[in-house]
Amino acid sequence: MTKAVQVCVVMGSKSDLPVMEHVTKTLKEFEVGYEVRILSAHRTPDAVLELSRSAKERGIRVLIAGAGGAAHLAGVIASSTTLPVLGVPIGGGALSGMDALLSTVQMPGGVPVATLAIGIAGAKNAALLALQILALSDEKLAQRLADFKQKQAEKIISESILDL
Ligand code: RP5
Repeated sequence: MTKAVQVCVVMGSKSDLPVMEHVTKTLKEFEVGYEVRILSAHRTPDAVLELSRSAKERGIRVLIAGAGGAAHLAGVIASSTTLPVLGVPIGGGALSGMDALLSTVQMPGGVPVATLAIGIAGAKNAALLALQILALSDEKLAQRLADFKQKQAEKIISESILDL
């Protein structure tokens, strides 16, 4: 059965894929339907707005936007939808992701973007946060997230004593 697409994952460039594929990997693990688009706030602004304006009526419930450098993608998306927007600053480049972090996080009041960590940790957490939002109205998904956290903790505990 085809899963309903609930999460829209957008990135500013193909070069963001090595980080952003951690978003899709996590969503896949939890069997939540998603779509992926490569669109840039600067290079294809009209297409970004079309995507964000149509997202709600297409059944999308959360958007995840990853971009590097002068990262305005998440902010532009947030300007034109009332759906939750999660921003992933992509690292690398001359400023090691600090540029993307500040561009994504420093939104003006009234236009929220929930900004995650720079890079892979941020990508994974964006997916988990999207899942937690969806889980507010999906008991099965909420249970799977609880199981995931439990397993994660058990793994850390089982590896916590070192015999050096
Ligand atoms: C941003 O500029 C993209 O999100 C990417 O992180 C960065 C570089 O893009 P490319 O020049 O690699 O396409 O808009």
